[in-house]
Amino acid sequence: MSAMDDQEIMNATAALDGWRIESGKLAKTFKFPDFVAAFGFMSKVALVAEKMDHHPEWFNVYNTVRVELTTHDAGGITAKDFELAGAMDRFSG
Ligand code: H2B
Repeated sequence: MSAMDDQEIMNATAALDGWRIESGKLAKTFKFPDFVAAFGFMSKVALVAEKMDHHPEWFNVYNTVRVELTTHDAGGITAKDFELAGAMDRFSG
C-alpha cells in the first residue's frame, strides 16, 4: 500500500461527505446524540478496523468523535484510509 499523491487525495476527499485534509491526515468530526451513541459508533468501527488491520487515530469527548486517518506504514494517506472513512460514514448514519 503506497501513499496517494495530492491530486488523488483531493479527488477521493471530494467524493466523501464532511472529510477534509488537515495536517496531512484525512479528518472528520462526528457528532452523536450522546455518549452511548458515540461509543456505539466507535465499537462498530473498531471491529472493521481490526479486520482491515487499519486503525484510526481518534479522540472522543462525550458525544463527539474526532477522527484523523493516515497510514503509518506508508507515511501518508492511502486507499485504506478512504476505505475506513467510507465505513465510518455508513456507521454514523
Ligand atoms: N493502522 C494505520 N492507521 N496505519 C498503519 O500503517 C497500520 C495500522 N499498520 N494498523 C498496521 C496496523 C501495522 O502496524 C500492523 C503491524 O499490521
